[in-house]
Amino acid sequence: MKSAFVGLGSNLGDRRGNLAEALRLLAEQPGVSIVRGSSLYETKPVGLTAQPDFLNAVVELSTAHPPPDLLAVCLAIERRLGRERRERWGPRTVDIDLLLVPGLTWQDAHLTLPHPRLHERGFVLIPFNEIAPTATVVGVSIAELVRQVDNSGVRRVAAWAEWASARRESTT
Ligand code: GSY
Repeated sequence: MKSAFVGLGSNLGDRRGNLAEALRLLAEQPGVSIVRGSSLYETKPVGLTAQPDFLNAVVELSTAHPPPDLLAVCLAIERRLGRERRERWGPRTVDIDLLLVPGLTWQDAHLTLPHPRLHERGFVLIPFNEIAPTATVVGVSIAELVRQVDNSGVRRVAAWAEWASARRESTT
């Protein structure tokens, strides 16, 4: 089993429920378990700014899957929760990004590890620093990276124990 860090985000519908449901579905997968998770943060959109605010968190998994299989698991959960990849930077019910598998780099047409924009995103680094400040990205700790990032627009809204158990509002 290997440790893997994923970033979760949602800015459509029942945002908190979407993230809690994504977590539940991840925990149900054979060969995947949840180790720990960050608080939940409300964050201003980065990239395409004319869209609703996100809720973001970072979660550590323990997994038997190699990165491409774990990516497939994440994409299947996104689809199950209603994500349609219409617009690359646009709003989404749920986004599950593979961020880091400590000690491993990966590069193919579908996946790059560590995540190529991890080091510049406050909405990733701030929750990441809560659960794994000593994890390193190309030799630099998350604690060091978080000191250099713009943290405006990132606001803590719920503790892990509080949001991880949220129930998703019915969409039918
Ligand atoms: O890459 C994840 C999707 N995303 C986000 C996000 O999750 N949070 C914030 N604050 N901005 C974002 N822009 C994109 S794209």
